[in-house]
Amino acid sequence: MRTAPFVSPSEIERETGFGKDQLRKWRQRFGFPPAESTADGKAAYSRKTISQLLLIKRLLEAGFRPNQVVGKPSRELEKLKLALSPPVPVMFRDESTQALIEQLKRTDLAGFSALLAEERAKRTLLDFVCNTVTPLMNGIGGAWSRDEIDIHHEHLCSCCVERLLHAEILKLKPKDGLPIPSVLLFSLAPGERHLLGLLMIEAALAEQGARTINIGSDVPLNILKLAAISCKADVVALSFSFAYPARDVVPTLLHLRRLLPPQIQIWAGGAGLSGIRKQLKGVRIMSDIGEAVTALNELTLQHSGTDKSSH
Ligand code: B12
Repeated sequence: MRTAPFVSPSEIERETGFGKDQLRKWRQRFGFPPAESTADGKAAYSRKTISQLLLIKRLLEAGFRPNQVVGKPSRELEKLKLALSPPVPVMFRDESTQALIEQLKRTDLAGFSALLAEERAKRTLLDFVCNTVTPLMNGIGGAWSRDEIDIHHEHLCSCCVERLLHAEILKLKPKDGLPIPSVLLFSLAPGERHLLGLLMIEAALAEQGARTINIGSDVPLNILKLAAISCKADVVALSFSFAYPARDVVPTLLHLRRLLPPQIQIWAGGAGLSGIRKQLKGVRIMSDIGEAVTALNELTLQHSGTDKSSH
């Protein structure tokens, strides 16, 4: 830990991630950071200002806007950070989660991906997403909120997990003897970038024999409607994280319901739905993977019913 009472302008970006120009703009706009100098009159930033800038960085990473945090007293910033996500107690970390997070901290992405692939090789995709990826992502969330890792580690972890899940889904062959496979279209509503939860569901359902298409994040709903119709999708599956504005979840789902033809089902899940108490007409809200597997089996039965009647 650096103990020098001041940090020079040339070092401020390395210490806080904020460039001189950014800080100059904030000083003009918010009067923060204050103009400080060392005893011999050289421009510099005090330790107090540095720790306030690091607090501001963390709050911006959590989705706050500069006018909500820049220039606010440390006490207030600490309170905001605490309220962000109450410090997650150090959850028991199973061995693979611990090893994966340690590799991430060392940015040993080759080691990280190799260990992840090793864990995958030991189990089904369903088991892998439930017992390796879920504890890892929750461990990552906890480590970030305790300043154990930086937000860039979350991005690096996510891209490695995404790449592996996409590769595993591509390897899956349609199951023989199954009637017409169900076509599931996966997507994230505009503004939602938490793709992993949905990809984990896709992997588990693709392993069950569904034909899955994932058009990713930030898809305008009318485009999603056109894609669903042209793919002859049986289901459109969406995911909402905690970061998605809670007030927008129900209007988004009901809007999509109005857009889609009635024979296309809507399945929705994710932490962002935890506040919804009642089922929405024409939308199947699911809390976990198990419910999705059950729903898929029901759909497959429906298809086998149609299959038999068409023969
Ligand atoms: C990884 C991650 C990211 C990654 C996402 C990468 C990616 N490609 O997905 C990145 C770095 C991009 C990111 C960005 C942000 N994030 Co983020 N993120 C996380 C983190 C660490 C893990 C989330 C995750 O991947 N979980 C995957 C699985 C394990 O969980 P899940 O999504 O809930 O899915 C499971 C179930 O819900 C269910 N399910 C999910 N979807 C569906 C759908 C169906 C149909 C079904 C049946 C089931 C189902 O099955 C899944 C598997 O069990 C969480 C912390 C946490 N512990 O949750 C923070 C977290 C969600 N993020 C948060 C925030 C604030 C943000 C940002 C705003 C930060 C910023 N300033 O930029 C941005 C917002 C981006 C946006 N617009 O969406 C906050 C939200 C808090 C809040 N109240 O707002 C959290 C909680 C972190 C925190 N502790 O504060 N994030």
